[in-house]
Formats: sequence, C-alpha cells, structure tokens
Amino acid sequence: MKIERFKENPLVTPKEVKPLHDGYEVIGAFNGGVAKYQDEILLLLRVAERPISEDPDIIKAPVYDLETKTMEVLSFNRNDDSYDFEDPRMIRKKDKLDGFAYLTSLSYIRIARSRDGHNFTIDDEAFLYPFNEYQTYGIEDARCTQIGDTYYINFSSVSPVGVCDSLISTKDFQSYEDLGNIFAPENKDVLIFPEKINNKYYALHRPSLKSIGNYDIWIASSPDLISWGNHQHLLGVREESWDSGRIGGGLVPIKTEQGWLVIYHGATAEHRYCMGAALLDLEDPTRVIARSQQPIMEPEATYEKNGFFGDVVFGCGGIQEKDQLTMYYGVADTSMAGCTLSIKDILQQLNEGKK
Ligand code: MAN
Repeated sequence: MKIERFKENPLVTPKEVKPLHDGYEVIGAFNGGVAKYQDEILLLLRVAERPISEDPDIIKAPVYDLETKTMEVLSFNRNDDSYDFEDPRMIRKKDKLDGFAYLTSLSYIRIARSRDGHNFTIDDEAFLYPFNEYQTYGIEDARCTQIGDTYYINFSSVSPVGVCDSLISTKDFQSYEDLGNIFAPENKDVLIFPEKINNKYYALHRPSLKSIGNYDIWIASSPDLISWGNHQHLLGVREESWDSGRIGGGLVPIKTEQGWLVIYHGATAEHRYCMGAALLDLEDPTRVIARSQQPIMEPEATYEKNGFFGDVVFGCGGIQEKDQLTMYYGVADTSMAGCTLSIKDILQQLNEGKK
C-alpha cells in the first residue's frame, strides 16, 4: 500500500502544548478526531497531562474532583507490592479483580487548527473538559461525524465505574449540547456513520468483554443518535494475525461506490497497533463484503515506533478529497501525524482479499 507520510510529521507534539494545570506536564497530544469547519481542519486532540513527580519511585494519579473543580493527586510508591505498575498508563491494585485501576494521566480534548492541513496552532483552552461523574479520570479519543451543519462528537468518558462512550453536538466548536452516554461500559471506538441508511443511523462500537468473547467490532442502529439497539457482531479478531489481540473502529466510515469503507485499528496481544480496512454493504452495513488480510499501515517511522507507548498508529479521522484520503493519526500515544492514501488502492487491496 502506497502511503505518503507528511514530511512535517509529527504534526503536533506534547512539547508544543502548554499544560492547563500548574505542576503538570503534557505527555500526549494524540488520537485526535478530525473535522472540516469553515476553511480550517480541526484536530480534536486528546491532551494527556500528568502531575510532575520529582521522585522516580513515586507514581502519581490525577483524579478530577467535580465539586471543587480541581485535580486531586494520589501518590503511590513503585516498591509497594500491592500495586502493579507495569503498564505506564495505569496503576492496578493486585488483590482486586481486573477492573480496579487509576490512570497515570488525565486527558481532555483541545483543538488544533490549520488552514493547510499541515501546520497546526493549538487552542489555549480545552474544548471538552470533564463535566460529569463519568469523566473524573478524563475524556479520551474523540471522533467527529458531520451530519448537515451539526458536528456530533463522541469520546471515551473514563471514571472508576468504567469507560463509556458519550456524545455531544456542536455547530461552532465553542459551545456544545451534552447528549449523554450512548454506550455503557466498557465500550470504546464508537464511529457514527455520516448519514442515515434506510432511515436509521448506524454506529460501529467496541465492547471490551471480560468473561467470554474478544475485543471485536459490533454495529448498532438508532432512530435518533441517542438510543442505540439492534446490536450485531460485525468483525472479530483473527488468530495469528496483526489484528489478533483487539480491533476497534478508527475513521468515520467513508461512502464509496463499492460500499462503506471502514478503516479500523488492530493490535496484537503485545499492543502493536496497525490500521486495516473492511468494506460493508451500502444498503445494509451489518453485511461485511471484504476485509484486508494485510494492514494498510504499520508503525514504521521513528515517531510511530518510539514514544510513551511505542509501536502505535491510531487513526481517528480523515479528510476525503475525491480519491485522496488524508488520515490524521495518533503515534505512540504521544503525538499526531498525517499521511495520504488512495481510496482506490485500499479498495483494490480489499478486492484481492475477497478471492
Ligand atoms: C487503555 C489505554 C489508555 C487509556 C485507558 C482508559 O489503557 O487506551 O490510554 O487511558 O485505556 O481508557
């Protein structure tokens, strides 16, 4: 697959983002959803801030306090055996079942703006900052679907009761309407299709299953974008493949003559994240027509391989202009990058996979 990575990559790095909180450092500006608004391209950056720790043995966990509207910081000692510090993204209590954890950073959504799609300026303030009890660990990984003149933005709301998917709508990227939680925990990577299909809205979603089942992509429909039902299993992980560990929707599905093009991320159990593609029936998106055998993009560039959590390319949005798809993607849970691909090339790879 021919991919042109932007020569300016990475486009946005944590260094360029000033922390909103005193005593914090920005460790990530990544996994940004994408919108075209007036004559600008907007990246809805996930900015992750971490309390600075002077002592390498002390690991801190920020939790937002809704009442005081301030950050509470918990401190843990790396030598404390009752906690697991192996994953740099979180702190787990060992004697609890899987679910109990703190995050080592708190994320919120901040906008980066560009007229040419290559050079971005980052807003001084947050666009989406924790505003309810489902977000006390942060707001992550926004995706943006434009329907008419309204932009629907969904994102992970993270708190001690789990990771759910929430929705807001905006027309100006300044004020927004809160439309509530649309998928219960644990659910991530929700991608709302950009138009109704046979009078129903559709969305991809990714429940994270704990007792039986895998981290697979499901599809649901809705009359109003708020109540989602008719859940169906759509794409599963594939053993011994680049997408054997987990998969999840990436970009808003793209309408092509051959079907809905879904560009998704797939990871191995070792957390190596690539991007792949699938094609869904135009009239009935619960029907999979084709799926790529090989990834369309793998972490290859230095900025994709190294960072806070290396070996990750994580596309959250794109801009289509005829055959050219500009994909904006998070790299190594650290920065944002951009690349262009040909939609024809992706469809061709998908068609070869059908044989
Ligand atoms: C995973 C990663 C983290 C994220 C948590 C909570 O561990 O995606 O980056 O903060 O889940 O969503």
